[in-house]
Amino acid sequence: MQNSIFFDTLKGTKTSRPPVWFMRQAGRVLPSYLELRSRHSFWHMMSDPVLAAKVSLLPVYELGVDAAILFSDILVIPYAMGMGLDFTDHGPKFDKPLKDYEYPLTKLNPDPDKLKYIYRAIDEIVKTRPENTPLIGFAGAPLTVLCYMLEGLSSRSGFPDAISFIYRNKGVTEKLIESVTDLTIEYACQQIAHGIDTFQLFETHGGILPFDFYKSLVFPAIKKISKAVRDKGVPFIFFPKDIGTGFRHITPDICDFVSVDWQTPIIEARRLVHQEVGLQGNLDPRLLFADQAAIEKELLKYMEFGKTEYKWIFNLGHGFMPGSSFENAKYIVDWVKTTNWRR
Ligand code: 1CP
Repeated sequence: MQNSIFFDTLKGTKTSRPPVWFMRQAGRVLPSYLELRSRHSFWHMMSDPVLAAKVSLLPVYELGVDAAILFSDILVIPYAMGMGLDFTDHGPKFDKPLKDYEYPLTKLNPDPDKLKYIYRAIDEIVKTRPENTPLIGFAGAPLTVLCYMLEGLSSRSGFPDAISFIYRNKGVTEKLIESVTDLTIEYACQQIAHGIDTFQLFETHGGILPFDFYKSLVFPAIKKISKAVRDKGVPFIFFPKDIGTGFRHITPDICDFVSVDWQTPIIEARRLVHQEVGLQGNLDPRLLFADQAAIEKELLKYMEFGKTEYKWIFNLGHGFMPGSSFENAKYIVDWVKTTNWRR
């Protein structure tokens, strides 16, 4: 893709400023999204290709971000594996969580065709997007997806049953991770075939296990997904939230860029992560509840870092919180785009 500051940065080309986009940029801050959502269910919005494409592109038009992210969800994978799923006002809920079964593997029936509606949304985005707007495809990373599948509920529960299942059934857990990984690879490759420009893997609950355990249990799967994506020439961004000093183990065989959570100072992350791996992040999303003077003070802290760090994409350290201010989100985009980064 030509003339994209986002894509140039991913490829390691020096640009005049960092590119900017936000996790959860479509589904949380835009008044136009909230208006649409008041009339349609979330399932309907993501499964109707025209609506899903429209929502994916809203932040490009209304916030001025440098990339669009597909409007979908990480839980489409368990759904395509045969699990009944509902998005309630209290978060996602599965009919029958896997923790309730003695042999959970036998309850899964991965069906790649159940993801086809998402490829139609990608086709529609590619057809309708403004020129030089990169499209980020995504999936949940295996541990995060498995936590929801085992527990059946949102992360507000802390996933206690999922964690005890993992400790009690390590062998079955490995097989479940393998099964999620296989479908995720097929899903990522189809997203690429339909035209995504970059792929991000969300390990939102990466910090739920001690890092050494996480690394031995999940890194082989992350490497497999990463390789499948990068073998097709598509840059791979990994978001391992809450891994702390585990950032030391983020090497080029894991990803091209790593998305840094808000807990880890960006300069510290730069020291820990392998030099060839670029960074993304990491403004605290809760800062959007503050006033613009407080926000600017935090933004100014990035100036020294961004002056010399070209392999850096401006983003949040996690997705927007519900109820975040649209004006403040727009203020941040404008600030990143109009600041003289003295590069
Ligand atoms: O901008 C966007 O909204 C992009 C599309 C997107 C993405 C990238 C959605 C739409 N979900 C996701 C990823 C996602 N989904 C993650 C990883 C990123 C992150 O941590 O923020 C996770 C953990 C989920 C799981 C999920 N789906 C939750 C969280 C539940 C919990 O408490 O653990 C929720 C509430 C959903 C539903 C959902 N997905 C997306 C939207 C807009 C919604 C809300 C649906 C609604 O309006 O009711």
